[in-house]
Amino acid sequence: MSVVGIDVGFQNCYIAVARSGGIETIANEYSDRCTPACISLASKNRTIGNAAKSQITTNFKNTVHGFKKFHGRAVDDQFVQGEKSKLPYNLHKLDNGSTGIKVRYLNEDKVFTIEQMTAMLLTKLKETSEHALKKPVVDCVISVPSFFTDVERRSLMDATQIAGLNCLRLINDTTAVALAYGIYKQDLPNPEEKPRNVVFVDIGHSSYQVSIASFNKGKLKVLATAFDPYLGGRNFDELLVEYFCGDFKNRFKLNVKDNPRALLRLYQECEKLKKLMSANSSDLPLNIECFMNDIDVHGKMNRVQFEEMCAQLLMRVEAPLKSVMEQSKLSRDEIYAIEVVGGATRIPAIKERISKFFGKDISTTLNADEAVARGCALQCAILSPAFKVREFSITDAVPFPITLRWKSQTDESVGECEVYSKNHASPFSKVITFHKKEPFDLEAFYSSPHELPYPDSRIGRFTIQNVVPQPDGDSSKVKVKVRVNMHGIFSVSSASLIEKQKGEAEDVQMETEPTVQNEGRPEEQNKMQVDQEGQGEQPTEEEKINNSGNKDGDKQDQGASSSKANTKVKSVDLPIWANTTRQLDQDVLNNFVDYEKKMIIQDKLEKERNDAKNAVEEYVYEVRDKLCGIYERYVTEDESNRLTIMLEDTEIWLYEEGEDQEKEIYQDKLSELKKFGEPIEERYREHEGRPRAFDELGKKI
Ligand code: ATP
Ligand code: K
Ligand code: MG
Repeated sequence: MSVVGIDVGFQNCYIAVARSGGIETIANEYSDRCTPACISLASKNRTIGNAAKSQITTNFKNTVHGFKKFHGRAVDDQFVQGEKSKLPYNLHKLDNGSTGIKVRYLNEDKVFTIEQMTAMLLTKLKETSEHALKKPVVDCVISVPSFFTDVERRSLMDATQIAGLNCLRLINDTTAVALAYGIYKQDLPNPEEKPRNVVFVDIGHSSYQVSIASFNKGKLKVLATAFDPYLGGRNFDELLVEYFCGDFKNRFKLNVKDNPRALLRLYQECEKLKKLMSANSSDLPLNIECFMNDIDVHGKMNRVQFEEMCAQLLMRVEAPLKSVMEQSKLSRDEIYAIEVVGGATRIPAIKERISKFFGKDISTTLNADEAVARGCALQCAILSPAFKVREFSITDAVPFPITLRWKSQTDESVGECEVYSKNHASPFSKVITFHKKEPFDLEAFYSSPHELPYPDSRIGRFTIQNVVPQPDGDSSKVKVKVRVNMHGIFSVSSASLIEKQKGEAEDVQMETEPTVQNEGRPEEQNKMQVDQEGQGEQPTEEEKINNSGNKDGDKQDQGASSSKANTKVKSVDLPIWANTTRQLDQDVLNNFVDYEKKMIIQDKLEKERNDAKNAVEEYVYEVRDKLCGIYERYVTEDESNRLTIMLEDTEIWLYEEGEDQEKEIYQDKLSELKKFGEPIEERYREHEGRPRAFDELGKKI
């Protein structure tokens, strides 16, 4: 079993793995620990990560980045529409209304879903970790913004399936950071002592998240979370770009916005400038050669100017901090430390604001870029039976309250109940008891749409099927188990009908208010959840629910029969029909899984073809060098001339008809050359070998 943690950032992805020495952040084939969240589609293959990033300005229409927050969103969604004008690539409306991305791939127009795009990224990260661990990687833990709603989380889960990963847990970014902070701390308060409260701030490229967690030895509990889902480093880049667009229009008469390539270059340069300004308060230059119409542009900026320009953005730093403090009801002096991570927290003005709010210095003891991935890997290690790691219990918080509404299928009776309040412990299951005579619908939705960073508050509709009255005509007791699972996703996980047995005292409750019962203490619940889900939720929620023989059902069953063993009650599992918002059908998902595999093979073949071509080219250069160097003494003039001509011909061929050939053609070409070259190499080696053999003999004598 693999132990891998993946931070899928809006801009930057990181992977951490557990090895015998502990948790380690790993580097990709460019020796870079950061893999850009970027995919470039082309006529023969796709490139992902660093290689794709270098194509942002050249193959801009087909180089896709900045799509993380399109997960689970309709293309008509206000947020998506707002982003659209900033994207160099095209969006496309899918049949179900979801956001698709339209590119040229393998010389055809092709639309990919967001799940497929993220899956491509995950494929790359999977390969990188497989390379580091030298074994297949399937199990992993992946980070997710704490404000992601069910639809977005399900969409991300679908992406993990397409990439062939088994995501054991989608863990909230700031919770992963809290785990990375707490697990190695030796001096946490004992369980009976007052907990240590720590604020975690993560400001990345696209969003800003805060949480407060309380720590005791061996456990952490998230008390509250808050966010500004639309504030991140990129907003600062945008302001710089805006400024220089105006500046270049005035001074150079350039309409940068009409030229996508120039605009993308300006974005890159502005981001670099922004980073430089974090370390330097003097005037800094921004120079771009041959920017547009063969004009070189130059401009400058300093930190004071920059901060003035960003005043509106900087003002937004406070609100989430305030919110999280209010929710937790803690006073500022009850806060032990403020740990900040995420690239944008390196902006000095942001750090100042945070520090000023709390009236104390902020801590940067965690690695700002890697803490999320490390936390994910630690969570994966905890969940993995194969890996020994300190016991550490994690209780997360429900970010948005969830309400359940029920209605009868035959009559008009309706009712509702908030089953998860804001900051309720998560994961967590509850059993709700209904008294019903016929099947009924449960509708789950987020109770406060105004605070939801998503336009649709519906979570899903769940129909409890096969409900029948008792033989005597009375309502049946129906126990429905709902839960917010390890991924922070709500589901109606099982339902059962309690059959009255002969001799049982009359139960007079009829169609009364349902009762909600918490299942066990959160900690215990947490463990049980780990048990149940540790081996992975491969099937989709829907499939699991419909499959009455599933693990959850079994557990529920056992629970019901054992506790009621003496009261002559029999419980019957009820099938649940789940209809969750904007979820991919299983057969669509299966097609994507197959297509991803095809693309992986295509990339592999293309790589082999390129390698074969490069091998010919390298051989040409190598032998040519050696012919006028070390081979000189071992070839006749005639041979040398013939080979030189062959090499020259091959070189020309490589640029002309040999530019784009099948792998086998290159391999044949190479063997043809080697037929000539190798005998010379042989002679050279023989001669070169001789004196050395002599020397050795000489020594012995
Ligand atoms: P998200 O968390 O929103 O999904 P992400 O995880 O990809 O995004 P990070 O890698 O945490 O984001 O941060 C990237 C952002 O941090 C970029 O906007 C980048 O320009 C910014 N950044 C990185 N270093 C610095 C620096 N020294 N000064 C200012 N900004 C920086
Ligand atoms: K990141
Ligand atoms: Mg991030």
